[in-house]
Order: sequence, then C-alpha cells, then structure tokens
Amino acid sequence: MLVGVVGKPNVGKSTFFAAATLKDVQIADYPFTTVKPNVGVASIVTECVCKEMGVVDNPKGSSCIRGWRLVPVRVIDVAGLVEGASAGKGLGNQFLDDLRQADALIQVVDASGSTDLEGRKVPPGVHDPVEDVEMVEHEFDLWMYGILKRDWEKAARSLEQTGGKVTNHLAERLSGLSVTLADVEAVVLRLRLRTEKPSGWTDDQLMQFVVETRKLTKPSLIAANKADLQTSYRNIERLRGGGRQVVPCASEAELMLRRAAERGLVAYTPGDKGFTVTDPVKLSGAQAAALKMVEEKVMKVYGGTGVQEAVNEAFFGLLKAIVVFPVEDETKLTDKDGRVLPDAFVMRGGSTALDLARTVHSDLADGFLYAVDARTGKRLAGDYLLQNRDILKIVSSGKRG
Ligand SMILES: Nc1nc2c(ncn2[C@@H]2O[C@H](COP(=O)(O)OP(=O)(O)OP(=O)(O)O)[C@@H](O)[C@H]2O)c(=O)[nH]1
Ligand SMILES: [Mg+2]
Repeated sequence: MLVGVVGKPNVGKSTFFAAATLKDVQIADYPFTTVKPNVGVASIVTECVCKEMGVVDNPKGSSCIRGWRLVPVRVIDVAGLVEGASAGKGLGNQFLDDLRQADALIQVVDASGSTDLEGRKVPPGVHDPVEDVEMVEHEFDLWMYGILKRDWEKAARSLEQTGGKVTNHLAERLSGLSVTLADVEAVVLRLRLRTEKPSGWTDDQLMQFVVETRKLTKPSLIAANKADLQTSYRNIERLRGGGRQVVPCASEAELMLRRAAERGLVAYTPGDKGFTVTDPVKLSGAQAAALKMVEEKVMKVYGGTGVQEAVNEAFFGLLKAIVVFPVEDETKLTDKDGRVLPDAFVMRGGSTALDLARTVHSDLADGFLYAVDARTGKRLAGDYLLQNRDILKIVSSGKRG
C-alpha cells in the first residue's frame, strides 16, 4: 500500500513528508521546490499485543515503544499541482503519473492562507484554502478524464459493433492507476450508466464516472497544514464544512520535534500529545524559544502536531488497513529464532489468512493448510477475514510451513 502526499506548491508537502519519514528532502519557501518525487518510509502506530499477551517482544523491521507498535509504510511526496497541470502547466502532469500507484492521498493544504493558488507568498489569511482543495481534485479528475476521452468516441462505437464490454475497456484504460474491473463496475452501477450504449454517454456522464472512480480508488483526507499560524483556525473550520475529513497539521513543528528527539534533546514519540525537554541546559536560546512556540501554538491548541494522526488515518481510516502479527510458535509467540512477536504486517482491509500467508512467503501460501489463532488456539481456514491485531501461525505443507 502506498499513500501519496499531494497539493498545490509551497504548502508544506515535503515538510510533512520529512516529518513523517525523517528523510532529508528539499524544503523551501517558494513554489516547485520538489520536482522529482520523494519516496520514503513512515510508520503507522497501533497498540502492540505484547502487553495483552504478557510478553516482552523483540521486533525486527517494526519497533515497539512503550506498548505501541510502529509499523513501516510507504509514502510518496510529489511536485506541486497548479491549475492547468493536467494539460501540462507548471511541472505538467508527470507527477500525476508518479501518483498512479497511490492507494490513497493526503492532500496537504496551506490552511493559513499565506500562499496564492499557484503557491506564491501572500500575507497570511489572504488566500482561501477551500479553493485549493477543489482545484487539486479537479485537476486530478481532468487528468483521468483526459486518459479516457482521448479515443472515447471511437472506442465506444467499436465496442458497440463488436459487443465488447465498456467496463472492460474502462478498467483497461485505468489499470495503470490501480483501478480494477470491480471498481469500474461498482461506479457504473451506482451511476446507472448505460453499458450497452457508451456512445450515448455525455461528457458530463464521463466526468461523473471519473469523479466517482477517484473517490473510490484514491480516497483522500486533508492535512490542514501550517496550523500553528493563527489565520488557520477559522479556515480549518471552513475546510471541515465541506464534508471532507480534515486533520489540522503542524508539519514544521513535527519535523523539529522528531529531529530534537533524535538528538536526545526532547522525549517525544510521533503521535504524542506533548513532549518534555530532557535537559534544559543543553538547549540554545533559539531552540528553547522554538520549542516554547510549539508548546503554545500547537500542543496546547490541537493536542498534537497531527502528522502521525494523518498518516494513521490514511492507512487505518481510508484504506481500512489492519496490522497482523504472524508467529511460527503460537504458544511462545516466537519465530524460528525465538524472537518474540518479531513481525507486524500491514494488510489491506478485507485480507484473508491466505493473503497473509502469501505476504509472509509464497511457499507458505502454496501449501496452505490452515492458520491458528494464538489467542484461542482455534484453527482458521484460508478465507478467514483478518482482524486488526490478530496473532496467527500459518500451517503449511510448503517449505517454510
Ligand atoms: N508556519 C509553518 N510553515 C510551514 C509548515 N510546514 C511547512 N512550512 C513552510 O512552508 C514552506 C514550503 O514548504 P515545503 O515543504 O517545501 O512545501 P511543498 O509543498 O513541498 O512545496 P513544493 O515542493 O514547492 O510544491 C517552507 O518555508 C516551510 O518551512 C508549518 O507547519 N507551519
Ligand atoms: Mg516539496
């Protein structure tokens, strides 16, 4: 699963990305700082099962901090998107291509209104960020629409002559965007589009199809960034008024806290509602002032920076992701080396025990016999629907079973 960080230029996409991944990327106060996409690894945080099972775990790949499991997930930060991008304006639509594989989107918005529609600086409060949200969604739609419209009339006529299925055609055209036939069928059904006569679809109907397909296959939330600036307060409420999911974010503050934590200056874990200065004497005057500002303008106002919340929400909320703990010994909860609760896998909502086997190792899936629920000792079939925080042993006749 991959989550894309999108938005108009200069809103703090790369700052959000850097705060989530601690990857060193270019951040600057002008549009189009990012040209090539940045791919990195962030974490989602979920309650670990170690406490409940009364064990001390020994994870690899993920980590367990005070009973919270941090599980790696992939995130991509792309160039800023301006009006007309779908037709090649700004940095064009290359970065839209970069987003094709994204399963969900975090749209970063400058909630403070201190950048205009193209990302140039204006005094805080001057620009309306609601406009940005609509522009970004619309450009995305125009881009998808362009992919379909190019040969639509011709393809529609040919489908009608040959008896070909329009749903197959649409799914094939959009397959590079992680859109499946089932997605297309669901949208066509919902919009009651006439599949036997695609040549009769109006441009509006094709656009409606695109809008609904985007919503279904690229679900998104708004990271209302620069929330530390006072002009953001009112805009956050207005953004919420549009019925979209909005998470107030202070990416710069999160980045500062995570870097300070790395250097041992503060005790802070992503997602925490506050932080503590480890040793005040170690801080320079500027550092102390910056941290005080984070305390006053972010922590006291929002109870956190929102960055971890947005990442979590993208995976657990939009993608209904679940975290599963595979083990080889279901009584000791260990792998073959005796590591306790070594792995935590992020799976799509709706995944089965067999999907888990496939994720662990293809041999396990080939010879899949059953899974064992470590909590109850019960045997589970391959079509068992995984639940968040399941602890499972896969029994297989395959090599690794
Ligand atoms: N006040 C405030 N400023 C922020 C915050 N996050 C980012 N910024 C500033 O916003 C400016 C743009 O940040 P970037 O992360 O480069 O923005 P971007 O959206 O990646 O920009 P492009 O790559 O040019 O599209 C920088 O000056 C950041 O320091 C925040 O939470 N609060
Ligand atoms: Mg950037």
